[in-house]
Amino acid sequence: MVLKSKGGSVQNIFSHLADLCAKSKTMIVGVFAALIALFPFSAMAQVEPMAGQAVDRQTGFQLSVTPIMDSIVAFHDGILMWIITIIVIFVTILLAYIIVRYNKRANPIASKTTHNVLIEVIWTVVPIIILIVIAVPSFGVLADQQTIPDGERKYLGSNVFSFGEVDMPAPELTIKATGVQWSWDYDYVDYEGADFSSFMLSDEERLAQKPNEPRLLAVDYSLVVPVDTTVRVQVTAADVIHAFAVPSFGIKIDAVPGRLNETWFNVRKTGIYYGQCSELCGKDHAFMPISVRVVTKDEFAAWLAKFQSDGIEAAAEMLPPIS
Ligand SMILES: [Cu+2]
Repeated sequence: MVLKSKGGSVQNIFSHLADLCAKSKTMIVGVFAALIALFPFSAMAQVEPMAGQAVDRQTGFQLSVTPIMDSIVAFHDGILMWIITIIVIFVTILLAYIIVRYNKRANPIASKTTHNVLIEVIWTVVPIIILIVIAVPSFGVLADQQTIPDGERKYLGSNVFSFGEVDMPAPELTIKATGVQWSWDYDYVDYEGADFSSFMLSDEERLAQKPNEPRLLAVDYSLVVPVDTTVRVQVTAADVIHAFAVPSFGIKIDAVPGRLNETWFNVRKTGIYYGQCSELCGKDHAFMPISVRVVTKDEFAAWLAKFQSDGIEAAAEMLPPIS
């Protein structure tokens, strides 16, 4: 009795919905038309992304400067976006077709069908296949991020489809990055006395010292690394969980107290690249940016020597200015 009345009310809701849909058919068509009309404008509004930092109104990735980020971009643009787009179009068409074809007015006598083995097998098996297609290259990219090069292992780079043609030399430099409330401490572990803390600059400090650098990303002392060199990054934290992330490098790894996580990068272009702490770590989570300065190998050697002899401030002054 209860069930019957319940079923009746659910049926009522559905018939109401169908009714509503039939009435709002013109409205739905209008919404689709508006979306299609807006599309060229949204495409036009696309801004050129850059490497190292985000640009206003940017929607895609920052430009890649490492093989890991190449593989992330290739995986995203070459596989994921296609799958997502095809699914969205398919579901939209299916939805529109059902709204138009099976509303109360067009289809007054509803079918009583409740099971269909073939269609149930299809809508179980097809998503599984789609997930496998996504998972295989995804795990490959993930394994690349977490496996420090040894000079022999092949990496995907942008060869997500051909599975591994990028050669990576073994690391020549190891840096330990420690997340601290609210800074990053960097230690060049193979070099005596080469460690420092990196703090975000306040607005006043930035305008006075580094007016060319972006707000909330500029720091007093950047991490400095050589170009075209494999750098191993050991990541940990001193207090709570932080995360070390630099979008253009394609790295993001948790900084966990009492644990040493490892990742790596090999940057092909000199410049300055910013990242941010990517694990909610407390009130100043948004104010502990990561700034990585990539310089030529000679500049790096000179910087490191100066750092060891005269300290971080003197070494920072040697670096070429940022345009
Ligand atoms: Cu943090």
